Amino acid sequence: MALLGNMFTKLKNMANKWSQGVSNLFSDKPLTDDFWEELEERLLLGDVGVETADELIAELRQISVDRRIAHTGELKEAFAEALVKRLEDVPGMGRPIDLSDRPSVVLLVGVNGSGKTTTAGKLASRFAEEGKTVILAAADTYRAAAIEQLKVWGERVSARVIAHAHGSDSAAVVFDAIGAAKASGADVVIVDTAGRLHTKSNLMDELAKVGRVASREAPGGIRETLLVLDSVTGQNGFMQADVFNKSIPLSGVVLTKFDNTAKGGIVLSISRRLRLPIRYIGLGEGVADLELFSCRDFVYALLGMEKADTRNG
Ligand SMILES: Nc1nc2c(ncn2[C@@H]2O[C@H](COP(=O)(O)OP(=O)(O)OP(=O)(O)O)[C@@H](O)[C@H]2O)c(=O)[nH]1
Ligand SMILES: [Mg+2]
Repeated sequence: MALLGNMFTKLKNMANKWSQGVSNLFSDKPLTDDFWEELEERLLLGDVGVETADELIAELRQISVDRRIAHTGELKEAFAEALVKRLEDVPGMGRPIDLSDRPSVVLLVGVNGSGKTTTAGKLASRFAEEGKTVILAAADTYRAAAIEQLKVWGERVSARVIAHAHGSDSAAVVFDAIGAAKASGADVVIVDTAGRLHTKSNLMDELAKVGRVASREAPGGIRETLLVLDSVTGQNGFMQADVFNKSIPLSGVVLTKFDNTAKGGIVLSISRRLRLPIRYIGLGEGVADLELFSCRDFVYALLGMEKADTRNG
């Protein structure tokens, strides 16, 4: 609960023009047709997606008739609950990662610069705080500075880093990292992979190989393959996800740089279109700026509403 509360406070304090704009629509003004138009416009601007925006508006219109609502503010809670319902509808949403295998293998994949290495470091720190021993696997052997970058994170969060030389086979790094974890009884192996454009088939083949080796070597198979998506780049995440999914089955999403996006609605469109749970959300560059995603906390915080964590989480 403390962790969920954390996300609530951080998001609430984060000035997000889009969500403020949406939130401000719900006021003591009379409910008129202008409200519906403006709400639709804001939802679309925020990347909620056309289909979801239409659905939300139809649902709220019905509620406004049923309950004879006169002022827009009376619809705010119904709006929040409609958002929560849609997020919770995605299988696995809000469920933390199961780290009961030893070692549990977590792969981070995504396009260039989406935040994989940073997320690997932040996750290692979180898991260590939960009492887990973490090994970081430097499977980005492609970009020259990548190994060094992960080693810096390793030092920062006191996690061992398994690395080979620049240019070597990334599947071999994963093989060694899982071997080292088994030998030392480590709990988690976090694999940082190279950023790749989903259009480059040789790199996607390499990822498939990493996946094969990891599933074979990890005791329970790969625990999670998380697509690390930059919230700022918005809707083109859908295409990436489809192609990545063909090389390696994805189990969830880490949505990074949420502190920088003006499109808070991306959470809805991404999770609903991909049918993948958002596991974590990145809220800054620091080691502690990664939070477990909780649907209700997220929505209530974003809309500047109180009491999210007194409702059932
Ligand atoms: N504001 C903010 N910046 C972030 C967040 N996550 C990552 N970054 C920044 O995004 C930039 C790229 O992050 P990396 O972790 O290097 O991304 P990557 O996916 O490993 O990049 P490649 O390995 O080159 O594909 C860095 O400057 C990070 O500090 C976040 O949640 N918020
Ligand atoms: Mg990287």
